[in-house]
Amino acid sequence: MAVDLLLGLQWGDEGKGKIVDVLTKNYDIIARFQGGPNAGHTLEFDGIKHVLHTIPSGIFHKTAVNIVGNGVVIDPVIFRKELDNLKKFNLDIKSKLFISRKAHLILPTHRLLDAASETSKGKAKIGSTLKGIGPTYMDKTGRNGMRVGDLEFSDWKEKYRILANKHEAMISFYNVEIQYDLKELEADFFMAVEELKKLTFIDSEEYIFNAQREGKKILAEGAQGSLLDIDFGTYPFVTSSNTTAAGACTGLGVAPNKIGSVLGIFKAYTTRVGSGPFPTELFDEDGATMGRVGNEFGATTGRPRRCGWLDLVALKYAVEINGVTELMMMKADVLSGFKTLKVCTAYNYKGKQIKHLPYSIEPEYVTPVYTEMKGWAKDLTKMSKSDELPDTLMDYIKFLEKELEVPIKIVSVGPDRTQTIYR
Ligand code: 2SA
Ligand code: MG
Repeated sequence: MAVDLLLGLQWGDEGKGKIVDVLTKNYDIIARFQGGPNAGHTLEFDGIKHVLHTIPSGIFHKTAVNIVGNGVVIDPVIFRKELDNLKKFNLDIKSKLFISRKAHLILPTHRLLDAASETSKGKAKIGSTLKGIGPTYMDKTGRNGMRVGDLEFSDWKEKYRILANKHEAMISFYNVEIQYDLKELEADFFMAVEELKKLTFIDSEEYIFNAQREGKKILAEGAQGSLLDIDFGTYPFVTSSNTTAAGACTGLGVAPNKIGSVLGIFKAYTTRVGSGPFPTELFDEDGATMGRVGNEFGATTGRPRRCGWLDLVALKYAVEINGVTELMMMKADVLSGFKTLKVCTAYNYKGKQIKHLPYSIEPEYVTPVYTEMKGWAKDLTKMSKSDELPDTLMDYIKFLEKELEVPIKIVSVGPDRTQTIYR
């Protein structure tokens, strides 16, 4: 049985959490394959909003198994808080949530290193969520990291000490003011590790091979977005993992020929949180309206997200790099009330009009070329069928499908599970 992928096609916050939650009824297993507690996946049902960071978004369903794959980085302290938030739902965590032994651990000193690195960069900072993501993946690729499986061996605290001591030396190398009490952070960390050890650790690749053999349906849930991919995103303003389809192969152990549908999620407009270029960013009332109506604040950090028009040049790139087979358009309701909508269909780049993503999309090289479309005034949030959607929204959808050459199968008209229209 092939593994389906669900990926964000922009700079994250496309609504992956909501869609995974909606689709989980069709799957036996939901698995995260990259990123960590930098992610903020928001789900809403029965009038309650839930934010998940490391735990897959299928956790609220009775039968689905949720896997945190080897490509994910786990902060035991944040993980523990997430589990605490779930306690009131009486979920059988021990048999519903499995963690890969090969997933790397975020140490308290990784968080401090993230802060030191960002502070040292001044204005050039990445705009990291400061969850220690970059330093943890650096230790992974540098072959210094600690993994979940290490916790099953008695010498894990010695390994921890060696790594933490090295980090302390590195923090002083940055020569910036970082206030911290390592003793306190460590006490928290050690307590959280003991909680983590109560969960079920597995060889997740093996589990997934067997599940595939048994015909189980698996959905891999991406985090962040394609334009934050370490290789293909707007480097260096990216995260430290492969957020694109290939990341599911390395982050879960799924062979490329075992990938089924690739579900690509995008917002009807664009947002970005953190630093880095954003060609269609708006600094006017339209951008402020998107932010206000769309409640565009970081689900992990609370930072206001930057907002702008839909960028089809960037979106087409993401569709191609991921091999997207179906699209899902989120937050169409947020655009209700705009008289005119703009869609970026090309860039002016060094005096030429281009339709591909160039090496740099910094504003000194790139300005967007827009196509204008008529907006719609109707409130979409109570609609439940495709034929209720206003004609001008249908024109918008059809225009995107023509440009992107992939069908849009779901249109989301609000944050709740029920506000989902299938086409
Ligand atoms: P990091 O923390 O080192 O991975 O940050 C590097 C860049 O990646 C961006 N990034 C994100 N962008 C959108 N959403 C993310 N998750 C949270 C959310 C973000 C938040 O769901 O809202 O709460 O601020 C996420 N995680 C990382 C980050 O902004 C940097 O540009
Ligand atoms: Mg998010």
